[in-house]
Amino acid sequence: ESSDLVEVNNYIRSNQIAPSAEMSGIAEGKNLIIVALESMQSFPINNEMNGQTITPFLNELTEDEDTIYFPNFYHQTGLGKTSDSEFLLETSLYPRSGGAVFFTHSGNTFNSMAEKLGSKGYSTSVQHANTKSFWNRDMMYDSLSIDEFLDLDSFTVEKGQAVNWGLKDIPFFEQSVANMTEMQEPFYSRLITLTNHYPFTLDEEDKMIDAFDSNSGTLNRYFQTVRYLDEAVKSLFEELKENGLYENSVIVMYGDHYGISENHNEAMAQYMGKEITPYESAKLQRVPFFVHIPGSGKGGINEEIGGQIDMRPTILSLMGIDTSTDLQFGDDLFSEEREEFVIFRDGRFVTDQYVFAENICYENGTAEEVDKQLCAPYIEQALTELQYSESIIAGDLLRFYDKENGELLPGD
Ligand code: GP9
Ligand code: MN
Repeated sequence: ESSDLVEVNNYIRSNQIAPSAEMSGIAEGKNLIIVALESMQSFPINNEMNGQTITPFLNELTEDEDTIYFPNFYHQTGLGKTSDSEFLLETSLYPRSGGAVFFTHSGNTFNSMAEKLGSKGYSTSVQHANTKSFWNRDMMYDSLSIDEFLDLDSFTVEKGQAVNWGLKDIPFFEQSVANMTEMQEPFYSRLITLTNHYPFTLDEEDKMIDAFDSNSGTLNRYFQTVRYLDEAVKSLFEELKENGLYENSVIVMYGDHYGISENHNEAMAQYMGKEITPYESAKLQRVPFFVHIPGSGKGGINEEIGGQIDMRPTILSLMGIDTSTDLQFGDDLFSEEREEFVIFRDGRFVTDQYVFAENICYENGTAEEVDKQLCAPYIEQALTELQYSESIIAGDLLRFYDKENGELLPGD
């Protein structure tokens, strides 16, 4: 079994690139706040719906001097939805094709981002106003070395503060920041939002824009809950400032997975003003990725094509933490050496030249169908990489890896 790891390790080492020298360590020692934006796709950002702005605050951030925004960033989740995005973030491994890894392999050995930060003296926590056993989080967080899980029991839900799945995001952020003021610094605290979740219902007073007018109630309401989520993020920034936590913290935000499935293609076509082909469908898997570093002046729109698997190496590099001997499949998105290539959990992929979806090879940009041979080398690499990641999980191979020294341990 440990011999499988030799092959995986060789693959990872031969594809490895150096992180960006310019960005490496620029957030060293700061608190790290990571926000999972529930069901948030990229298409509402810098866009309108019937003349109404959908995400005014996030739009502002895309032009902010301290914020890097990645518009060509993709989710890579499977059936495990939110939990898969957490897995990608913490481990830079691919989730499983068959079922949520949070359920199937919560007892495995991992080398999570939380563990890395913990070893540098960070206190680590996740805050999420849902019952702790949802997605088996309570078990999995132990394996991911997360010190503290502030679940529903740690939050107060006053009358009128709950909608849809539970506590609304604005009071959630308010209480989350209050919790942060009690944390030992530097801290890594991860916040998982909930209001912008299917079926996207809101109380009347929280509707800040009109619904859309398609045949899909789901899509129609989605714009309103996205608008609410935007307002909640704005309130998070204000709370952090009011509590003196803003200046010394890095704020990373990412969309966890799609909110609008392919069942709503007709309505999406009406909104987009074009047919939703397999090419467009793949492009709709883009989710926002924001890196906000107060006072850095590093802001701008970064067009790099990447995905959630790249979050761990990108963030740890910013925090000045070396990952060169770690077993991870992602890269630092700021690295100049990086090849633009993102592999979806279902085998679709996007490169700077091609989009591969439903067995069709498209040219990226023109959306024209091209000879499948052009996609062939990437098809092969995508399958290999997904398989290697799967073998790490299925064989619990990280138990044969010495994370301190980056060496393979003699197996059984
Ligand atoms: C549940 C929340 C939503 O706690 O994270 O999960 P999802 O259904 O999006 O995977
Ligand atoms: Mn989710």
